[in-house]
Amino acid sequence: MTANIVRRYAHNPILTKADIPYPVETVHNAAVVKHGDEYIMLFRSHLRTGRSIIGLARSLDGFQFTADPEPFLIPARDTYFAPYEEFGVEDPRVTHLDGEYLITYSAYSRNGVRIALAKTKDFRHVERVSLISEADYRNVVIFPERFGGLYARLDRPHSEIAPWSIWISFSPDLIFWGQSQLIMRPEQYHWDEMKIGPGAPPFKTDQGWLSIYHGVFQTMDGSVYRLGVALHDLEDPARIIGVSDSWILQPEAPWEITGYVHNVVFTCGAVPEVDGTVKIYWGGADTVMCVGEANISDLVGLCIDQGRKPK
Ligand code: BMA
Repeated sequence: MTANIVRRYAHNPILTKADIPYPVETVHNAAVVKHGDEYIMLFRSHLRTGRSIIGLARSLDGFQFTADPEPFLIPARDTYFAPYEEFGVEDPRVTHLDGEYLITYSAYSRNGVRIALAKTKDFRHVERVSLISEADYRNVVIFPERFGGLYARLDRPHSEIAPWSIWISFSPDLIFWGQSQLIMRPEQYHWDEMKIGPGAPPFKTDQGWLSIYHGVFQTMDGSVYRLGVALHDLEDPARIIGVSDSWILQPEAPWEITGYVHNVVFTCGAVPEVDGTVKIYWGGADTVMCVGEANISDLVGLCIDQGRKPK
């Protein structure tokens, strides 16, 4: 059974616009990683222009966060990045690799939505590295290890022929990406039939890389965003071992059902802990941040024991 596979924290939402010391309208779709003794959250906020920036909050326990006095990343004004960030920076993901934190985010502009890469070592100074996709990409998550010397990422290009599917690509230097393959499609007449996209950067388990992704179902009342899990081979992340047939989280709390965009749970980050649990962070209704915990073995079990039939 998948009931309550994710245990919601009793004091959700954990971060809202009331907690931010500068004016924002939302706090959502945040990356979270451990850095030394701290949990660092990079969250997306809408401004009153409707455009987004990225803020930072810190926590010692992963539940109670305090926002820094200033935003962490705002749209670039005068570099190669500026024409592509004009409408905002959105939905960050963070991966720790070789002593650095790699930050991928959506760069939104009149030229479309594409992916940018930035780096930090200390979450105080951040450096933009490159734009790493063309337009109509979102949701890039980088694996925390290399494979045969290459970096690997999951991402979500979109086209009419292969709508909103999950792909994998590889890179020798984080800038030039290739060897792309489509590895997961929306599943017809399932909870994720309209769109799927990578959520949290995958983390390692004994049985494979666990990827928490989002899936979208279209209803007469608009779209519903839910979360699901897939397990990728440890040596060859392009090979999917199993995809849970059921979702692990759907909008149920009042702040997930109602908000800036209703019926949305959307993850950009999860923190595996040494006790075998994982903290999963999600934006509720594109408005507030929430957290819940799951047993990693339950999530892996769903992929293996309740996986979809291979096609
Ligand atoms: C997606 C992205 C996410 C957002 C979701 C629900 O397309 O824009 O940032 O959380 O829609 O509105």
